[in-house]
Amino acid sequence: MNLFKIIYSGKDQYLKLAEEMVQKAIAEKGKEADVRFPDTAYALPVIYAITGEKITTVGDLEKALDLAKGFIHEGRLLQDALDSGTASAMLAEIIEAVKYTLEDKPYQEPLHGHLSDAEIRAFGVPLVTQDIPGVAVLIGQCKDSETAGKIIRDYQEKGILTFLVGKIIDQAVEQGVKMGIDLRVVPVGYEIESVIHVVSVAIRASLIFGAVEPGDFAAHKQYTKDRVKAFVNVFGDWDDKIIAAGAAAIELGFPAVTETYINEVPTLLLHQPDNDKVVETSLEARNIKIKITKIDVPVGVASSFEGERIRKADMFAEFGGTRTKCFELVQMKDAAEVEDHKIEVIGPDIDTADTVPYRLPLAIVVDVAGKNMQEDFEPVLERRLHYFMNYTEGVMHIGQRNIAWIRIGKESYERGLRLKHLGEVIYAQMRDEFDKVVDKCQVTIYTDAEMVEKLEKELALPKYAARDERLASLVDENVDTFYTCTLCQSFAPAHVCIVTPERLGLCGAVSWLDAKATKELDPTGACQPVPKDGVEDEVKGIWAAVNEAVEKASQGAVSRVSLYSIFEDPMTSCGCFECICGIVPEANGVIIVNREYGDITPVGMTFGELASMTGGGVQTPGFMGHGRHFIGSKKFMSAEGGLARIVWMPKELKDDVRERLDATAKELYGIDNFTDMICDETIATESEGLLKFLEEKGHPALKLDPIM
Ligand code: SF4
Ligand code: NI
Ligand code: CU1
Repeated sequence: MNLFKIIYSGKDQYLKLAEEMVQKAIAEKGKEADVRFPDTAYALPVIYAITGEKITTVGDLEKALDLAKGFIHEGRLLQDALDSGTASAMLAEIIEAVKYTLEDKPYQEPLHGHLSDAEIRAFGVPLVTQDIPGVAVLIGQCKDSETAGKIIRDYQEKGILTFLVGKIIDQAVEQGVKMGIDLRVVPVGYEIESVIHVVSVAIRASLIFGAVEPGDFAAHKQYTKDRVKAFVNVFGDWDDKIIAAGAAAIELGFPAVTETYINEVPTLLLHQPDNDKVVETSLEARNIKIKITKIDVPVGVASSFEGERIRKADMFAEFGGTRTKCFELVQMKDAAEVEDHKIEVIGPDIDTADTVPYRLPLAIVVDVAGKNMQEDFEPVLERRLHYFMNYTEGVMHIGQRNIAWIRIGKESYERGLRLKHLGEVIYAQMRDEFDKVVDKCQVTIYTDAEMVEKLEKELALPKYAARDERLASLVDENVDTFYTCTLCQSFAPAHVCIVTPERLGLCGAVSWLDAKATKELDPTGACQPVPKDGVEDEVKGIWAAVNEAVEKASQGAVSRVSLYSIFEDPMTSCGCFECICGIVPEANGVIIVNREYGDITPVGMTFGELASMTGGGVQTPGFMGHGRHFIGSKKFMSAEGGLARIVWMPKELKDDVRERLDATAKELYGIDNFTDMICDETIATESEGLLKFLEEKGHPALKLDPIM
C-alpha cells in the first residue's frame, strides 16, 4: 500500500466535498452572506493562521478553495504528502464553515463541534500548570464499547483533554463516560471533517497565546509542535480521509498511533494493535509525563473531574448550602501536635443515612506542620481544598471557608465513598502538592452538630477574621517585594505577570500570597521575588527593579512596565485573563468584560474580539487583561483616575465585584453604591444608551480629564 496515494486520495475526497459545499452555500445564501464560526475573532482560524487571509463571506470561500489548492502537488517527497494533509485541513475547515453557515446549530448535544475563543482561553491555566498534561484526539471506532470506555477513562483520569471523533462517541455514551468540556472529554462530531475543530484549538492557541503572526505557517507549526502536547489515536478501520487528516496532524507535530496497520514512520506514525498499550505508546510518543498520586479511595481522583456537577436528583449527601453549617480550615501547628496521615471522622459518617439526601453539618480541619511552613500560606493551602474535593469523582465543592457547600453523589456513595476518603484525598494532595512546606498533615472531619458549631465560633471565625485583617493591611505600599509569574511562558513565551498585593495575576489564580508560597515550594520556579527598588513614579507604578525583572524574564521582549497604567507601558497579557478592559473614548472611561459574557459590548466588540487585540505577551496601550479581583483595587488603572473610569460591565460581573468595588469607591471618592452608576447589558450595549445612562447617574468619569 502506498501511504502517499492514500493521502492524495483522501485529499481529493475533501476537495470534492468542499467544492460541492461551497456551491451549495452560494446557491442557498449568496456570495454576500457571512461565513464564520461562532464566537471566534479569527475568521476561519486554520486558514487564517496558515495563509493570513480572513475568510468572512460565502464569496470568500472560493478564494479559500484556491488557497487550499495551492498546497496540492502530488510529488514523491514526504513534504508533498504533508502539504496534502495541510490542504485537507483547510478543505475540512471550509466544509465545516459551510455547515455553520447553512444551519443554526449543526451540532446537537452531546456533540460539541466548534470551540469558542473563550473556551480555549479557559484552558490556559490548566495547560500551563500541567493540570492538563496533554491533548488526545481519538478517531474512529474501537472493537467494542468496553474497550473504548476503558481507554477514554484512562485518559480522563490522567487529566488529558480528550476529543472524540466518529462512532467512538456512541461507544462512550453507551459506557456512561462522563463527558463535556468541563470533564475534559469532548465529543466533537461523527464525521471526520469535524476533527478540524480540534486542529482549530491548537492553531488558535498559537494565535492567542503565542501571538504568532497569521500567515507565518512555519512559525505556527513550530509553536504547535513545541507547545501543544497533542496526539492522535485512530481505532478500527481507517479510510483515506482519516489518513489525510492524520497527515495534517503530523504536519503540526502531532504523532498518530493507529490500531490497524497502514505504515510506520518513526516518531510520527506508529502502529499499536494492542488496545491495552495505546495510552502508554501515545504518551511516550509525545513525551508526556503523568504525575500520579496513588490514593486509596474507591473513586477516581483527577483534575478532569473538577467540572463535574451533582444535581439534586443524583445527590446522596449534602453539607452546607444554607441547610447545615459547613466550614473548612487549614491551620499551621507545631510538629509535635500533628500526627502524620491521621484521618478521623468525629460524628456519623454518611452510611448512617436514614433519608436521602442526607444532610449533615460538617467541619473539615486540616492541621499541617513543616519547617518551611508560614502562617501566610494557610489560606493558600486552604483554597486548594476546593480543588482537591472537586477532583474526587462524585464530589462537588462550591465556595470556601464557612460558606463551603459540598455534595456527594449517589453513584460514588454506592462505589463505597465515605467521608474518611475525603480526608485521604486531602491528605495525599497536600503532601504531594505542598511537599516543600508540609512535612506532616492530619485531617479531622466533624459531623457532630455541637462540635461543628463550637469549632466554627472558637476556631474558624477568629482565624478568618485575623486573615482578613492581614489581607487588608497587605497593600502595595506595605511590602518591599513583588513577584514575577512566568508560568504562562510555556504558551506565551514573552509574557510576565508582576504580582503585587493589590494586583493579582491576570488569570485570577495567583495572588501575592500564592506567588510567595510558590517561591517557597519551587525556589527557582515561575515566581521570583522582585525588590521594590529604584522608584521612578509611584503614581504610575514604575520601579527600576521591576523593569529589570520584566526585561530579564521576558528575554528582552518587554523592558518597561507601569503597574498602574493602561496607557503607558501597560502590563502584557498572555491570553488566559479573566477579564479584559478597553477604553471607550466617548464615555471618557473603560468597559470591562469577563470571559463568560458572550454578547456585544458598547465598544462594538465581543469579549473574544476585544481579547484578540491583546495577548501573547505584547503590550497594547488602551487594552488590558486582568483578574476579576483587580476591579475593586485602589490600584486599578490608578494612573488614569482609577476605578472611577469604569463605565460598563456585564451584570453578572457587577454583582460579583459589587461589595468590594462599592467599598473602594466610597473610600476613594466618597461615592455610595458606585456599582449602580455603572451601565450593563440590561441597560445598553451601544454608546448612545451608555452615555445617556452615565449622564443620568452623574457618573464620575464624565468629570475626569479626557482619557485620550
Ligand atoms: Fe499566567 Fe500570570 Fe496567572 Fe502566572 S499569574 S499563571 S503568568 S496569568
Ligand atoms: Ni494567565
Ligand atoms: Cu496565561
